Amino acid sequence: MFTNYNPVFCPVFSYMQPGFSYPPQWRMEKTNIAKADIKGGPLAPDIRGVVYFLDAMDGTYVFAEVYGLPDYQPGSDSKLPIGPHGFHIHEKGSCEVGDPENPFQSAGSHWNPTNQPHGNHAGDFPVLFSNHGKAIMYFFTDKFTVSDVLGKAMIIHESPDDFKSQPAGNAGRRLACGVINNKQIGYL
Ligand SMILES: [Cu+2]
Repeated sequence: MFTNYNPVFCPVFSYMQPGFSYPPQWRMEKTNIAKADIKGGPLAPDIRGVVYFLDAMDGTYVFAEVYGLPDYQPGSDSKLPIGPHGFHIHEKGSCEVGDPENPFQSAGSHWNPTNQPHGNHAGDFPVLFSNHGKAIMYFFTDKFTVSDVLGKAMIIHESPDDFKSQPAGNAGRRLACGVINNKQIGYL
């Protein structure tokens, strides 16, 4: 079905380029795409980014491109490090800021449709590493499809996820938020 897929070309990234069109021999399968536009809240107002989701044959490709992240700061016994940044799907599609000292509580808890411990939530993502503010990440998951995550929220946290502490990995405050929507047809 997707046997001609050429991994040298990230389909999501290609999709993002203005005016890009695949050569006919690569235009293979229509697939669902969704997108979250990420915006920083009061703790990190410079953050901007996008997260794309693409249905694949046996799971979903996730592509994230984020700018304006804070620089890394080491932690101490009393303080969590700043970065790399915990990155999760949260259960409610709301990015209302609310309390500016503890923003984006409106996005609710981690999205956890199969009642797993934290570390194995469907929406537990790899952490984002800031490179002078810029993070780019592309990974695969078989824990959901594009349709499953429509209307949920992407959250970027201030601190790393330890993938152990319950229920949310002790990833600190919520720096940025974006609702997953804009379902449309793309090509894989
Ligand atoms: Cu989170």
